[in-house]
Amino acid sequence: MATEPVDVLLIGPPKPTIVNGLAPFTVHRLADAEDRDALLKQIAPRVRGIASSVTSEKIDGALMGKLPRLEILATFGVGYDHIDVAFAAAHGITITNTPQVLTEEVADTALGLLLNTVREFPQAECYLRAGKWTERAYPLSKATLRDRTVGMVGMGAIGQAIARRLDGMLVPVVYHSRRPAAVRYRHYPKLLDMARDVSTLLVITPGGAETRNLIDAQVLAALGPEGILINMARGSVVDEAALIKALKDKTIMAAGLDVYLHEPQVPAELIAMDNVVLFPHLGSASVHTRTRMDELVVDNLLAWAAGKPPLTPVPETPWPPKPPA
Ligand code: 8YV
Repeated sequence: MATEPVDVLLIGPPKPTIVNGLAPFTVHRLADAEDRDALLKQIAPRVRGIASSVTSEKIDGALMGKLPRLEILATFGVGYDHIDVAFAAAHGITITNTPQVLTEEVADTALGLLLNTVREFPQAECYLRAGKWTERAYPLSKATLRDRTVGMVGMGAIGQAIARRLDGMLVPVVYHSRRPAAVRYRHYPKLLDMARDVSTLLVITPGGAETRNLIDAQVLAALGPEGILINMARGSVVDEAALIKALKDKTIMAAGLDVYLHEPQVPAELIAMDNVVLFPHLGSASVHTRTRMDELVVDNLLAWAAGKPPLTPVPETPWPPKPPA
């Protein structure tokens, strides 16, 4: 730890693990500021680090640009599409995220969402709770994993953890990603080709401009009437209006969603449908895993402040940072 106290801006709620972990720093909480601009102006000459405790707050170039001494931005979450990474890279600011510690948890959740959607378990439970089982048995599920191949959209660390689980369940896996990964599953360079060949798509790819509306009306049409879409990535990856239409028109059979375009708002049309399973962004949401993610936010800042390499810089801002152009 440097001898001089280092000033850090905390963006997002003051989670205890993060607040306690940041004790060696002089922390300024943006969430507490009545006038955010006034706070930023006041602390700008001193702030060298940002800790972000959520992925739901956008951190753009305009904000980072107000902090001329900013060196590092440590965010909670493996996804960092809430941050203007291009701005950070161009200004020598290192971004760190919280990969690895959440991989198995998110993969568990993905399997839960897949099974719930394919076999209608939440609907069946509602049926029991409504006292209908005494009248007649819940109908057999129309879909099963027994005759499905899962087409993964994305094959990063979490995608691979999901695929391993599917291996154990004897469900064939193929995948689409821009570049083939070092895995033994069949790679489809074109998403549309994969969507034609499989009946289940499981989306686990980073959000952001490059994947916006990747799952569009054409892909959903290619998936077809037996089609089931599972989205564990970001709401932005799926054209939400096209999905709602495809579900209404029975262009596809069902969807399981953990993420939405305007969280925590979920379109009323989706809520009204009985062929969708809706999770409130649960991917990594256990006390166990969220604590590890919060700790990694802190550990990245502590390593940097001690003059060591941050633990998990994102690929776009490798350590040591390039000096600003
Ligand atoms: C969180 C996530 O559930 O790490 C991510 O990128 O999406 C999840 O781990 C999410 O950040 C909650 O807002």
